[in-house]
Amino acid sequence: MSSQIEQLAINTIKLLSVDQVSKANSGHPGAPLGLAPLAHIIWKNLKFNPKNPEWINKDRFVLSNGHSVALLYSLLHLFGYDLSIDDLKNFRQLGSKTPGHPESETPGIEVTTGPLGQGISNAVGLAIAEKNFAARYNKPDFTISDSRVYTILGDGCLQEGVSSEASSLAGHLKLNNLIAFYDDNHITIDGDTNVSFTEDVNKRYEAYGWNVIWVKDGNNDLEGIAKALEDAKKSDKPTLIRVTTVIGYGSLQAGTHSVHGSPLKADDVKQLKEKLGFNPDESFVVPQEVYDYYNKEVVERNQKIEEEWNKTVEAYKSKYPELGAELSRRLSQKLPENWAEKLPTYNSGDKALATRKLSEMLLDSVFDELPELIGGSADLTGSNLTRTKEAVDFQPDGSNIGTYAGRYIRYGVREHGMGAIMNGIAAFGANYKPYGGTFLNFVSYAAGAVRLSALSGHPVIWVATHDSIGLGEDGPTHQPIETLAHFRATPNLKVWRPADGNEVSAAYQIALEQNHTPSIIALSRQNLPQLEGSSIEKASKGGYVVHEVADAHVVIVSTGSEVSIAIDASKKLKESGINARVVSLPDFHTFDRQPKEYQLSVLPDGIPILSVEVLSTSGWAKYAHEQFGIDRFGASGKAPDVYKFFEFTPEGIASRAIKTIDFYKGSKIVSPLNRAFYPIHYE
Ligand SMILES: Cc1ncc(C[n+]2csc(CCOP(=O)(O)OP(=O)(O)O)c2C)c(N)n1
Ligand SMILES: *[C@@H]1O[C@H](CO)[C@@H](O)[C@H](O)[C@H]1NC(C)=O
Ligand SMILES: *[C@@H]1O[C@H](CO)[C@@H](O)[C@H](O)[C@H]1NC(C)=O
Ligand SMILES: CC(=O)N[C@H]1CO[C@H](CO)[C@@H](O)[C@@H]1O
Ligand SMILES: [Mg+2]
Repeated sequence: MSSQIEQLAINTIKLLSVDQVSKANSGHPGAPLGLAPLAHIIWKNLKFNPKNPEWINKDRFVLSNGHSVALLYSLLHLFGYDLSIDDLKNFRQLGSKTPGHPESETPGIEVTTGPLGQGISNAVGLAIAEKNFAARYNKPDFTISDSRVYTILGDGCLQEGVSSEASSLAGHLKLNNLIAFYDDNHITIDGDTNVSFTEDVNKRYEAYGWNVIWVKDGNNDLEGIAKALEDAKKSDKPTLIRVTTVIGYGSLQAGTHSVHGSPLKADDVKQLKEKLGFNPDESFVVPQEVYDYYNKEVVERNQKIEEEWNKTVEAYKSKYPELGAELSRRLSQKLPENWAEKLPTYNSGDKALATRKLSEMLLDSVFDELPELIGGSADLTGSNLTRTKEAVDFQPDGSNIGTYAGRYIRYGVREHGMGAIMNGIAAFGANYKPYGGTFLNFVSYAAGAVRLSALSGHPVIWVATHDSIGLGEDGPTHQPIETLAHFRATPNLKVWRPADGNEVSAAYQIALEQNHTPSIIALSRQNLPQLEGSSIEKASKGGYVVHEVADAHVVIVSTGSEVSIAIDASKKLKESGINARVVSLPDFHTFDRQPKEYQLSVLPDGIPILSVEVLSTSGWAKYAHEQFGIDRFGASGKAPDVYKFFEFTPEGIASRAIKTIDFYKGSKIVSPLNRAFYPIHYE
C-alpha cells in the first residue's frame, strides 16, 4: 500500500505531463502515463542536487525513450531544477527551455535523447566512466565516487541494434552501477509489438550477463518496483528491470498506439483528471504538499549527502595532495598546463611514416600526462594502432585481463555502440576525453552516435584510420568515398585529415582542447613524408600555405596523403614555368572559423583554385573552382597501382592544374570564399 502523498505525487506527474502535451497540442502522453509510478520511485531514490547539476558524484538518469520527455520536464520541475511552470507551459515552443526531445543544455538532462537506442548506450558509457573514475580516485578511507546510472528505455530502444552492442559490452564489463528499466508496454507506433517484436527480452539480457528482474504490474505495484530497485543495487552485474505497464494508463485510449504520440482528447483529459481527484477545469496544478514532500524526502536528504561529500573531498585533498590537485583540475575541465609540450614535432628530414603510426606515437607520448584520456578500438587495435605501450585494459577488477582503472577499452566489433558509449563517457564530466579507433569507412556505421556527439557537444575523438583508396588491397568495401563529405556537412564536428606528423599533432591538440566539439581524425595506412612547410602552429589554423611560390598561376588545395603528391606536382609544373602554390586544408571546420582576411590570404582572389583529394568532390566547391576527386567507388589493388589508376600522381595533378589555368585565362577570378554572405555560422 502506497501512502496517499505518494499517490498524489504520481498523479501530479501524470497530469503535468498530459497538460504539457495538450497545451502544445503536440507530444507523447502515453509513456508518461504508464511510467509515472516508476519514475516516482526512481527519482525518490536518486542522489542529486538540483542547485548543483554538475555535481560529479550525482546519480545519472537517462530517458532513453526520449519521446516521453514531458515526463522528464515534470520531474525536473517538481524536484527543484531550474524549470518553472511557465517553462512547462512553453513545451515544444521555439526558444523554450523545454524542446521536443531532451537536450543536454537543460539543467538536469544528462544526455540528449530521442533517436531510440542511444540513451541506453550512453548510460553504458556513463557507467564505464564512473567505474574508471572511482578506480582512480577512491581510497580505502575515501569514497569520491559511488554514483549509479539509471535509465528508462522502451521497446524501440531494445529493437535498435545499438542497444544490443552496448548492452552486450556492459554485461561483459559487469557494470553493476547500471540499472535499466524497460517499459514493457507491448506498444510501438505500428501498434501491438506482436507484429515485429516477440523475442524473449529477459533471456536476451540474461545471455548478455545481466541480472534481470520482472515487475509485472508497473502501474500499481510501487513496492514491487522499489524492491526490484533495491535488489538491483546489490547485484554484481548490470540489472534490467522489466516493468510491464499499460501505455496511457488511465486514459480512454489506454493500451493502444493512439495514445503514443498525440494529445488526449478534451473529454479524455477531463475524465482522467476526475479519476485522479483533480479539478478538470484546471491545468498545470501542483499541490503544495507534493513540492514539500519531494523537497523534504529527496532534496534535503541529498543536500546533506553532498555537504558530506564536499567535506570528504576537502580532507582527501590534504591527505592525497597530488591526486586531489588532479581531481580539481579535471573537475574544472582544464587540461594540465604545458601538456602540449609533449606533442611530437617533425622536420622534413624525418622518416616518412603513416599518419596512423604518427597518431600512435602521439598517444604514447601524452597518455600518462592525461588521465582523462580513455581510449579503445572496435577490434582493430593492431591495424589502427590505438593502444599505447603502457596502457592497461579496462576490464572488471579481478578478471586477470585488466582492471577498472585501465584506460583502454576493448569495444569489440561494435562501432555504433562505441560511438554512443564514448558520448556517455564524455557526458560523465571530469574532463573525460574518449577516443576510439576504427577504419574511417566504418565510422559511418556509427553515424547515429556521431551526429549526437556533434548535436550535444561531446568532445569525443574518432581515430579513423585507413582513410582512402590508399588502403589498397581491401578494396571498395573498405575505401571511404562519401564519408568525409557527410561528416564535413555535420555541424559542430571537426574532421581532420592530416598530411604529416606536425599536422597529426595539431589535429590532436585542437581535438583534445575542445570541451563541446567532437573530432574525427582521418589517418592514412600508407607512409607519408614529413613536409618541409608544415608546423603545428600553421596546421592549427585548419588550412595554410604549405608550399609557396612567387606569382602563382594556380592554387592546389589538398588534404592528407595527397598534399605531398600535390607538392611534387608543383615542382613538376615549375619545370614548365608554371607556378603552383599548394595549400594544405586539414580541417574545414577550423579553417572556416579563421578571420576572412586570413582565409583569403590562403585562397586569394585572382588565381584559379583546384582541389585534390581521393574522396568525393562534394563540398569542395566551397573552396575551389575546380575539383579533382573520386565520385565512384574505389578499387582493389596495390595502393600505388590504385593511385595511378585514378591518376592521383604528380603528372595527373599537374595536367589538371594546367587545364584549370587554361579554362580561367582572361576571366575575372574571385575566390570561392569571397562572396556576399558566406560563411555563416549559427553558433
Ligand atoms: C532511431 C529512431 N527511429 C525512429 C524513431 C521514431 N519513433 C519515436 S517513438 C517510436 C516508437 C517507440 O516505441 P516504444 O519505444 O515502445 O515507445 P512507446 O510507444 O511505448 O512510448 C518511434 C519509431 C526515433 N525516435 N528514433
Ligand atoms: C496481436 O495483438 C493484437 C492487439 O492486441 C491482437 O488483437 C492479436 O490477436 C495479437 N496477435 C497475436 C498473433 O498475438
Ligand atoms: C558543495 O560544493 C560545491 C562547490 O564548492 C558547491 O557548489 C555546492 O553548493 C556544495 N554543496 C552543498 C550541499 O553545500
Ligand atoms: C598488425 C595488423 O593488425 N595489421 C592488419 C592491418 O589491417 C589490415 C587490413 O584489415 C590487416 O590485413 C592486417 O592484418
Ligand atoms: Mg512501447
